[in-house]
Amino acid sequence: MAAFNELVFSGVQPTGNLHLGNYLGAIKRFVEMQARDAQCLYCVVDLHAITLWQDPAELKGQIREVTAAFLAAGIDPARSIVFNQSQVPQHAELAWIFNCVARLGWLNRMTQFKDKAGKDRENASVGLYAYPVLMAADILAYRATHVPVGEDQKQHLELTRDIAGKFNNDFSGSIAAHGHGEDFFPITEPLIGGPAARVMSLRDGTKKMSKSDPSDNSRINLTDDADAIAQKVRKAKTDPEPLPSEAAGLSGRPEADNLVGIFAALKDATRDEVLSDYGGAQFSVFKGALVELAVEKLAPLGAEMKRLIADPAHIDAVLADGAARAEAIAAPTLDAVKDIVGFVRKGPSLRSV
Ligand code: AQP
Repeated sequence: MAAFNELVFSGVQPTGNLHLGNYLGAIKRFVEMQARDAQCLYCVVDLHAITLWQDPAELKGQIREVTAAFLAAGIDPARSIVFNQSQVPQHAELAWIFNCVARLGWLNRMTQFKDKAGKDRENASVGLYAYPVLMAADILAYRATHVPVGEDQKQHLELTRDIAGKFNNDFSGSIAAHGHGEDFFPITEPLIGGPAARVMSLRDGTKKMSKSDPSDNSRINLTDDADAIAQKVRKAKTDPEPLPSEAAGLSGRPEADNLVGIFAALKDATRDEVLSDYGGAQFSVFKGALVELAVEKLAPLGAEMKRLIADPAHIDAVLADGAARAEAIAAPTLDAVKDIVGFVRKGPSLRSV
């Protein structure tokens, strides 16, 4: 593997209904990371998906759909490593070791578990509860230095940093005895930002745009055609005031803030730049411009996704190649972790870490 300054890891769950929030908050930024001096790994996190029940007849298709979105958006599978999590056993293996490092009190504070488990917490899967520990393993199996994600993942990344720190501290003697530097695991840098770090529902500006929202009108799906995009933007909730002339005027106006943020992210601009063009405009005018921009950017993406999905053998070959390259990085990390923890294992490390 060529030596890079940074190692970038991120993932998307194959849980269906991939939407504009996943694209602007994550996938579009994954593409941008390829311009850095970084080895990028982009993972379809199928082990995470089954923390909530997935229909086995649909899961394979959902895994291929996320892969297709990665490729259609511009992730180059020769430059970046594109794979699905369940093909690389080191994720689950490291997650178990981290289950023994993370503390119950830390997991009890995770708000996403509370949101997803809802009132019937006793009936949630153990996997849903342990989800952030698996996420830490996803990242640290590659000793990733940077993780681009949407704002909703901030708390999970803080937990990843806590787990790395506690492992480095708990095993400091053994880490040194095995000839590794003080910080065996890096304290990963979350990359959260831009105008669309948190895209909100088109029906309610106080709720995150999400795959599981029962209303399809709440989100723009990446496979929506031009008519569907236009209809959803035109129906999007707004308030009666015209747009302000600066971003500060969006405060207390969640729906206006969301639509301007989406426009800015699609245009690679800031909210202030958008408002310098549309300040004082009525929503009818602004929505017309947003439809035009969204269709221009998203329709080719959706069409390319459909073309790729029609060739599952190609997608499966990309995933198999990515999994082999990912495992070549993760396996020596796991060998080193087993030595540090004190396990007896077969054979010497494949490579030195
Ligand atoms: N609304 C959003 N705005 C910005 N970024 C978002 N992401 C998700 N929703 C938004 C980011 O997309 C990446 C992949 O997300 P995920 O598939 O792993 O899971 P999620 O956050 O649980 O996605 P959803 O769509 O919200 O699904 P449900 O409905 O199941 O909760 C992540 O980087 C995430 O931050």
